[in-house]
Formats: sequence, C-alpha cells, structure tokens
Amino acid sequence: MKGLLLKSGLKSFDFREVLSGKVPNEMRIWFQNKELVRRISETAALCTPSEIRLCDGSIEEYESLCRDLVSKGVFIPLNPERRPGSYLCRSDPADVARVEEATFICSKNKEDAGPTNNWQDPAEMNKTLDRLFAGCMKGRILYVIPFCMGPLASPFSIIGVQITDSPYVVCSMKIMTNMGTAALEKLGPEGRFIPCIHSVGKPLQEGEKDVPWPSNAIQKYIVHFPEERKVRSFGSGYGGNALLGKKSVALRIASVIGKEEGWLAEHMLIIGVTNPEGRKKYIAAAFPSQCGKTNLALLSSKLPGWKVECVGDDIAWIRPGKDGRLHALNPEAGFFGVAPGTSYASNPYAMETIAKNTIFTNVALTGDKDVWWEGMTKEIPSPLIDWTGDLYNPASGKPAAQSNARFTVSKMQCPILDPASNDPRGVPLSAILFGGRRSSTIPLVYQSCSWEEGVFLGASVSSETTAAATGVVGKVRHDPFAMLPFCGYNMGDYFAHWLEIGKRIKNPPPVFYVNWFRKNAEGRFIWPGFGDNIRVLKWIFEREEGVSNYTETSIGLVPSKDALDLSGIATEVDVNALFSISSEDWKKEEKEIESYFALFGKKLPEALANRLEELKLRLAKS
Ligand code: TSX
Ligand code: MN
Repeated sequence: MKGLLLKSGLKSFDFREVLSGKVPNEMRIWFQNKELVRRISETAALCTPSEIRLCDGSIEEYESLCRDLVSKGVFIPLNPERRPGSYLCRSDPADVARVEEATFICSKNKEDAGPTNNWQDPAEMNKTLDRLFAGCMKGRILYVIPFCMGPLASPFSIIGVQITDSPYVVCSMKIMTNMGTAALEKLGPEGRFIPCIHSVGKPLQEGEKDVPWPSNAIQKYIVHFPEERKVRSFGSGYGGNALLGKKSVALRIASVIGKEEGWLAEHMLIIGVTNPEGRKKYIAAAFPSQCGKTNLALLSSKLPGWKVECVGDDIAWIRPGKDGRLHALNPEAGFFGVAPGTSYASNPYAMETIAKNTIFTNVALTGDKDVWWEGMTKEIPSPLIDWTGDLYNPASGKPAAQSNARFTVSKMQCPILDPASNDPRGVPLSAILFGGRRSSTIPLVYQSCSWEEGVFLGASVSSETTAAATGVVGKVRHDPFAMLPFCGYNMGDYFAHWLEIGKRIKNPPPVFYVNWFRKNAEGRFIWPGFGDNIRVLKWIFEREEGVSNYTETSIGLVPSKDALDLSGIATEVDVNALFSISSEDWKKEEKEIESYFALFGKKLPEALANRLEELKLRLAKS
C-alpha cells in the first residue's frame, strides 16, 4: 500500500503514513474506530485500488461525483428546465436486476438458511470470494461509505460501512441512506457496524479504457454472512445487488438481528391514513413484486376527506412497544422505484417526487432530454432513444425503457411524506395487510380472526407472474410475507418468530388480505384499483375501530353488503364477483398451500399446520 493516495474532501494524504499514526486533525473521525480502519486496510490490501476516497456524504461531494460521471459519459444530464438536477444512467444490458440465483445466505449450518435460500459453507465461500476480490479494484477508486439505516436519532438504526469501486453506488447510497460523517459520528470509536464489501468485478489494466457500466459478465455473487453480520457482493452494479444498505442490510441481515432481538425486518410499505374527522391510523403492507406497492405507498385518495401519507414504500422495521402495540420504522431515506407504469394517472405523487434531483437508470431519453418509459403517457414521444442508447423504433415490439428501469430519489421530495417518516420511534400500527396478484379465487379484501390466522395469511401469500418479471404469464408463485428473496434465515423459523411476536404484545393489530387484481369471466379487472383502493382502506380503518360491517365466511371476514363505500365511484363494480368464494377454487387453493408448506418440513410451526386444518374443515362444511 506504499504511496496509496487517500482522499477526503479536497485534501490528499498518503494512506500508509496516516495509518502509521499521522492522522490529520480533520480526519480523526475516520480513524477512531479500530475495526473500521482494519476493514479499510484489509480491503485495500486485497482489492489493490489506485486510490481510497472517504465519503463524507456532503452535497458538494455528491455533485462533484455527478460531474465526474457526466464528464466520463456515464451520467447524461437531463434538461435543467424539465428535470433539474437529474441524470440518466444506462447499465450493461446483462446487469439489469437482482440475481437471486447468485444470492447466498452463508450461515454455519445449512439448516439455518432454510429451504428457500441458496447456501454455501461460509469458509468455502470466503475462499471463493477472496480469489475473486484479489486485485479486483485495480485502476479504480475504492470509496468508503459510512451509512445509517434508520433516522440518525433512532436507537433502533443500524450502521453499515459499504466499500465499493462504483461511484454510481456512492451517489445512490447518498440518496437512499443517511450517509457520511453523521453516520460515523453515530458509530463512534467503539460502535459496531455491518461491513459491506462491494466490487463491480472489473479491474482495469494499465492504459485500459473504462466502459460506462463496468460489471462482471461471468461471476456474480451477492453473499450474506448472518453470524458474522457481513455482506460481500461481487460482479454487479445494479440495485439490490450493489446498494447494500437496502435488501442486504435492512432486510436480510436485519431480519437475523430482529429474530435475536425480538423484532421484525419486513418487506413492507408504511402509510398513514386519515379519516374526515382527522383520526389517523398507520398501516403496513407486504406485496410480492408487480403488485403496485409504490402506488399504494403514495396513494392519491378518491374519497373526499380521506387522506393517505407515506412513511415508507419498501421496508418496515417493526417492534413491540411499551404500549403493547407494534411500532414500524422506515429505515430508508429514499425511493428506488420501478419507473415503467408510473404516470400522472397511476401515481401522481410519485411523478411529483421525481420531478427533480433524481437518478434514472435504464429509462428512455426524449428529444428534449427528458425521460420516458412505457405507461408514462399514451403517446410515445418521437424521437426517442431507448435504454440501450439506440434510436427507438416502436415497430420493433421491444420496450423503450427496460422493464426493471428505476428512479432513485430522496423521500424528502415526496409531497405526501408523512410527518412521522423520520420519527426515531416509528409509528404505531393499526393494521397489517398482505396481498398478491390473483385473477381468481381471492376476494378484494378479507380479515383474519386472530394473529395466528394473520400469520397464516402472510405465510400463504402468492402472486401470479406477469410478463415483466418472468416472461411466463399467470403462473401462481408462493412468496410468503413477500420475503422469499429477502429472509436471511430459515423461513420456517421466521414463521415461528412472527407467531412469537404476537404472543408478546397485548394488542396485536388486525391482519387483512387484499387482491386488487381479480378478473371477471370476460378476463377484465373487476376492481378499478389505484385511488379507489382508499375504499378498501376505509373498511379496514373502520374494522379496526369495530364499526364497519362484516360477514363471516369460511376464509375470514369480508365486508357485508353495502359495507364497502362505493359512493361516487366512476365505474360500475360487480360486488358479487369481487367477493364470491368458490369452494371449488378454495379446495384447490388449500391443496396448493398444503403442498407448499410441506417444503418447510419439521420447521413449519404447528400453529400454521393447525390453521390450515381448520380452513380445510370450514371449507368442507361450506
Ligand atoms: O398498482 C396498482 N394498483 C395499486 C394501486 C394503489 N396496479 C398496477 C400494478 C402494476 C405494478 C393496478 N393494476 C391496480 C392497483 O390497484 N389494479 C390494477 C388492474 C387495473 C388496471 C387498469 C384498470 C383497472 C384495474 N382500469 C383501466 O385501465 C381504465
Ligand atoms: Mn421491494
């Protein structure tokens, strides 16, 4: 590491000299935590970067990185009149989404990763990764990113330090987390942090010209060490593979910490719903992908006097409070949302949020240097440059924006951000929702009769695939609690942990299941969805107060006739078709859940097996 340049702000130092004790005053904060210094030294020695840069998280630093990326042709600055402070970035076409087959949970025992995760022995995996990381940052800058998941003032926040060779990742982490010296101050000299080592896996040889989106075409590994509380990610620069605070730390590692400490790290949005009298209740909701989670998180209400505000759109940390209720905290500082399908019609508040200071990845570029994607407007702008940088030809049949194209934006720009979004204690939950995309069988909404039954609902979440995700349309996939790709330990133990949490609190919130996607015999959506979903939230709100009417069915409680507020609705709704419970369909459903539960073997909690048996009995009688 002789002569290795160390940069912080505008100042440069010799890393070895600083290590040997000559720490400049203004850099003390970076060298007070021995474990942090050890991680930086160790990673620099293994990855052999040409320079180390300590990221302070300042606006100046962010802007300077953006300028660098623009000068290198990586970021395209958008029209400052139409999209101020915003950039377009195009990934390698082979690096466009999370890679689940390359995502691992490396616990000491295979059983602790469970049947739904990829597992490898941690020692073996570390050896494999040591080989891959050796020299992998040659010709690149090693950035050190201290970050805090959760409000800086919260005792529940988790500190991580990501080391990466991708400046795109640094910019994204600035938006998505509380990043920089504030996180270091919170860490302090003795504090613990989650080390997250990331490389795009593309070293540069002497004189080699860089590509706009470096990644490794052959080797990709997103690896979690739950016992060591460590993450190592190699070969991808995209989304959850690379922005390690989000799925890796705030879900996979946090879920393991939560299991040990008695709380839940969930793949849930959090919203505040206020009724016309001004009473407010908070709701958390889990949906598999392609169900419009961000649309619900930013719902524009169609019922006069009813208002929705957004605490978070993706992750909720939920813990029992001294008041006997569950409290939910959003650990993220920004939204990393799917762009295609987002429009002023489907999600006006998302459109307002991304009006400025946004990084767009893999969207299309219009002639006047603004962004576009499928579903934004009816008309396709012309001329248009597609996400690969070519002139777009609508006759090609291909989309102009990649189906997993994203916007990265600070939640502080959200016009309906809930005032409690950064409350260090989180918000008290009045209801929990699960949902999926199902064209048949599942009614618009139903309520479980107990916490145990609610956990059963979460465990049996399933959704139909859409073309965007897999190319196969309409196949039902199980995705318990929408956590299938994000649970850092055995999913059977996870079910048990949910049951345990319910026992520990006096007033567990009621649990509901929703399905916006039921179709009629002609194959048309029965429910208008979007802003009209407030009608469902109203029934849920009033169920929690015990005032809205319900009918008991074999699967749970549904709104009784006329209990769902359809006043002023623009379209005629076939309520019978929306709430019909076909015993034929449900017998299939029951068999499907039973065979899925078998996957968990002895780890399936008895309470869930019992809830399934009860459902079978009730269906047999119906
Ligand atoms: O996000 C959706 N939500 C939740 C909104 C808060 N989508 C989009 C899903 C893709 C990610 C929906 N799509 C919803 C919904 O409630 N419902 C539907 C199905 C649907 C689509 C179009 C219409 C009605 C229902 N109507 C017309 O096109 C006019
Ligand atoms: Mn998500």
